[in-house]
Amino acid sequence: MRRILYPAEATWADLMQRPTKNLEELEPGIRETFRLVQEQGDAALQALALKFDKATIQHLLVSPEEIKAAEQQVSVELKEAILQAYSNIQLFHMAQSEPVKQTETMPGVTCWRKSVAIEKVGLYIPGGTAPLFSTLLMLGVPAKIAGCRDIVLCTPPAADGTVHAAILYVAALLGITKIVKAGGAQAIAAMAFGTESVPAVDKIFGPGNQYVTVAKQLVNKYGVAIDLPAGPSEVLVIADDTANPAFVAADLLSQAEHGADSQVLLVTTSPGFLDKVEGELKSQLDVLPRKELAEKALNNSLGVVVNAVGEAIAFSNQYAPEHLILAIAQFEDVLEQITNAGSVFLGNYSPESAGDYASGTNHTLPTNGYARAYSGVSLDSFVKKITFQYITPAGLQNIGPTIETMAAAEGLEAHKNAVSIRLKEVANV
Ligand code: HSO
Ligand code: ZN
Repeated sequence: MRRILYPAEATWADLMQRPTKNLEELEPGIRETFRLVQEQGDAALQALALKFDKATIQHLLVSPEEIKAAEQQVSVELKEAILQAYSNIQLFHMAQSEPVKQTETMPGVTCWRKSVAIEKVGLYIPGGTAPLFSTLLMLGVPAKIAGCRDIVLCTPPAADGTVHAAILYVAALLGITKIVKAGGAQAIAAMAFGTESVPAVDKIFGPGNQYVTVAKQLVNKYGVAIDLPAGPSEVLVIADDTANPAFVAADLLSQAEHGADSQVLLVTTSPGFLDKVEGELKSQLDVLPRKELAEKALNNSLGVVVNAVGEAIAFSNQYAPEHLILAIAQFEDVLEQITNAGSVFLGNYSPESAGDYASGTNHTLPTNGYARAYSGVSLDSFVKKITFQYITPAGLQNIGPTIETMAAAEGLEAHKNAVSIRLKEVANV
């Protein structure tokens, strides 16, 4: 972790540069994958599973027998934990649904807006070193609450052709039956264009490696919606002397272990506190199974000492972290000042992993500074909002002249006529 003492505000922008990667060079290969999937459908998915996952896949769809077998493999303890998380995520996301409100903007002119589920959604869940079944909860629960009609799940198979049991267990809880053994850019292509086994969807969700990220951006250009521009995990902790250095180090490491490109920042008003956290990082890192990844991430990371909590918040707002932890005594007093962050954790007993797994908030959040303008995944991500209006004859008499004047001023005579023709008829009744 790089130590930065009392940096002048003019230097912040340089300090907070994210490690950037130029992903454009991946595009030609990904376009080739798209072509294969479009031309050969399922056969391409099978060939690419063999090439990239070293898996021979006869049936791309997970069978009911495989789902049943997975249920037996998940421990009772893990099932209970998943059910608890499921319930909390469901409660939090159900509370996001809003009643339809009708507004009479003028007498006889009534408008309202209604959320309607996106019919077909695709969820991508990476396999590999950490099978993120928690991400399946974060995407599947709001998709279900929204009422998405078709949910397809793509996840890469292990070399023996299986899918991680906990992923299948969560899929079964969610009632997702279309589970496709496909990963990488080919899975994104399959969900965007459709194959014999994979229905084309309207919106694709989920994290993934850089191939998945670029593939999502590309299909987005073809009109398939995506959740968020994904990037490596981040956390920024603001701490004062009242924080617990061991807790703060643990939080920093919890994000650092995601990958070598994760970024963790500590911004503190106390140089002594930074020393203590550095000591804790060393001892806690040593015993982590994912030590190497976390260590690499720490090399991209900063420990910054500032003069006051207000300055720490200004720094954080400029960085716009995916996760922000406020490990300061008076956190209630500064909440209004937080303007850019994906998700905020308050006090000494709200670790970020609570939001990653089980408290109820969504863990699919904007990274890479997108928190300046984007929100994390929520119930809204799975719906469109359709507006409706009903105008009575008297209402049209009230609003008509306004429309006619504006249409005439824009030189759009047909727009004006659509009102005038009705007003004439109303006047004759
Ligand atoms: N912290 C990750 C989500 C996650 N953590 C899943 C554990 N499992 C998002 O940045
Ligand atoms: Zn995490």
